[in-house]
Amino acid sequence: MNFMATKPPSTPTVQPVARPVQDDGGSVVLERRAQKTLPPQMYQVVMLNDDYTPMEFVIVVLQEFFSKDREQATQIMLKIHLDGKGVCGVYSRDVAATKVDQVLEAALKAGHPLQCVSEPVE
Ligand code: TYC
Repeated sequence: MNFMATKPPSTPTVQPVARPVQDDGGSVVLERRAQKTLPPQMYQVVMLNDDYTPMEFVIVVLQEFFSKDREQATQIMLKIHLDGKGVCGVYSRDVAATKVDQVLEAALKAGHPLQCVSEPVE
């Protein structure tokens, strides 16, 4: 069981710089390759539906922590309500983890069971 709100990425983000190959003389040499920096793994914050958190609270959370306007926040809240979950935004790993913490803290403080997690974008 994984109790972390942020899942680790499923694939490594480091590429090998060189690989061993056999040259014509039979020696093993390292073939030089330019080091490529991959773009950072991004994380989506996914909010989950429940039967108790008021719709208005979810809308305010989406406006406050995910910079949505009221119309966008309402659409996302309704999608979560109907589908069971929905993406609130996509961020770097640390920012996504902070958003999850902010939502969980606000929900706890208000006495609502609202849950959200961050997960690597495939
Ligand atoms: N289903 C909740 C209700 O009917 C509303 C809700 C929407 C709760 C989205 C959580 O992430 C959520 N009051």
